[in-house]
Amino acid sequence: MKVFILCFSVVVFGCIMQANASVRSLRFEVVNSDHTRLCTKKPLLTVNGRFPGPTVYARRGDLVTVDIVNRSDQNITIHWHGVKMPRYPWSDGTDYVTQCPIQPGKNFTQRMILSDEEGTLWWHAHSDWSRNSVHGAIVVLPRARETYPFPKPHAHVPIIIGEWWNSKVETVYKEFLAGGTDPEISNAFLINGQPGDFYPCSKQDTYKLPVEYGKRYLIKLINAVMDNIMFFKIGNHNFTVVGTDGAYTKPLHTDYVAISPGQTLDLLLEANQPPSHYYMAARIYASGGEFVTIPATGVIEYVGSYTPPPSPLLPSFPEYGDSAASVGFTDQLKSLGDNVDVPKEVDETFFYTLTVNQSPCNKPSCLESTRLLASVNNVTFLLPTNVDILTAYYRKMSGVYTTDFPDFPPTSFNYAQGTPEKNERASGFGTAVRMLEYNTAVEVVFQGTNFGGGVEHPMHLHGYNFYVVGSGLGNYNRFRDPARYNLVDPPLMENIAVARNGWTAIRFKANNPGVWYMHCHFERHVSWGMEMVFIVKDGELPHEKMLPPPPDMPRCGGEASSPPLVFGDPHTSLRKRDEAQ
Ligand SMILES: [Cu+2]
Repeated sequence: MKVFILCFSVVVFGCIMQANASVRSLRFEVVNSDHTRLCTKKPLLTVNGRFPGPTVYARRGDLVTVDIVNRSDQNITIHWHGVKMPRYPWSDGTDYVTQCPIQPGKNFTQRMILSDEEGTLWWHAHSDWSRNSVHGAIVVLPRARETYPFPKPHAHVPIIIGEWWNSKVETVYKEFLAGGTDPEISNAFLINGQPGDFYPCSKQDTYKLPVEYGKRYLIKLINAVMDNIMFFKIGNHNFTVVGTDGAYTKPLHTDYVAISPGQTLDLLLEANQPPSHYYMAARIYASGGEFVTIPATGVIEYVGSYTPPPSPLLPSFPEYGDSAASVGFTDQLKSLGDNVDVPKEVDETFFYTLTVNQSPCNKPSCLESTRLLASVNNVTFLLPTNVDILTAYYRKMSGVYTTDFPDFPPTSFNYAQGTPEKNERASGFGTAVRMLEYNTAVEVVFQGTNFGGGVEHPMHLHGYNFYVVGSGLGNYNRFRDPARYNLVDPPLMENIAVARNGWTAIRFKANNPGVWYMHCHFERHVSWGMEMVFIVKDGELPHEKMLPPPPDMPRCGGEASSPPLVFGDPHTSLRKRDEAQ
């Protein structure tokens, strides 16, 4: 059977599959099921009724086929976060970018095509704000008979930091879109679906991890929170970071991590402390605004006979606004090897400003006279509503998107410190993409702007991982900063938090043809339009070309359950907001 399946996959995917890879099949039923946290019961959109959803286990290079069956009352898409899907964007699962949503009652078989990813990734919904409850871990093991670049762990332990609203998230999302301000904050953070001992009505369900003294555990940490970077610590234990975003790193010994939404970390934990109970805890990092201060906790319980303390020790955390602790951790991540294959020279350099904009808000539902929007290079991205960009590109349909996404912001100013005049804070609208020739060596410099005081932006690119070659606070200096790039062992990531009013430079080789979304992984920012799309053209050779779509691609039709943010005609690119009103 295995041989047959492998032959089938080779026919479909050409030389993508490794010779010793295997094919796994899963079924995801998207259903509403009742869940109770904080003494509040509500229906939650889930996969297979589970929250968090099931963990997908695979080996490096495997193909995993997943039958998605939508038995809910909402449209849905499922994205394999960090899986590059070589030549096959059709299963990337991004609504209105690579596919129309799977409508209630419909099915879609997606192919999660692993290549060189190894470590921790995750899957999540990529439509509306469903990813709040529709998510789970992807654990990518080494190939059979291959080893880890660190001592073999006794067990893998997915730890997902999540978030709970007592209200239905669909309602929070709709009110957020209508009101034009920040969303209602959530009621709790979660560890593996549970708030933990410091929240009301939660102690009886706190997540517990039994460990044996002397053994080592590989914690697969995932930040599935919607809008916040989180600190994570374990009482009395240090640990070793050995990977991030599905790639191994140089070992980094630490007693805390900062992890941004979308990011994953592999942490090697030695159970080497006196047998007892210890908290693992996740607490927010926030540079401003309103937020939940209570940490989510789980308990590490050593097995054996001893008298545990009345209450486990809670680790002390950096201050909520300690940006040095947040940035300082991320800056220490390095690729495992030296002399990595980062492009030493680049063919294209883009400079992308990341801005939270303000625009007049005249609708009765607006909570204030201005509403918040967001942009990259002052373009607030509008998703198409009746076809996805990938289909439009593949079928050469006109009028769906434009190809004039700007390489630089329309005006240069003091990005990191400037306080623009009120009438300069509005953005333009567009469904604009940047076309890339196959194999282009690309550098993107993200520049945070100080509009509204500035905030971090965890930027995520689909279809690729990239090397983070440089970062800093303040304005990027194109004469001075490249000289300080790390081109020896920069970390390979697909999700990087750009510091508040700072900059980050990434490099990648555009060798995966297709249509690939790039967006901020703060959910409120992507809903406000902080995103863009790269279309990477086919190369000359057969194995450099995008594969054809499967026959069961979902079709658009009918209204989305929550239509994307639409203010004007998205087909007319880059108009000023005032003209779109
Ligand atoms: Cu952002």
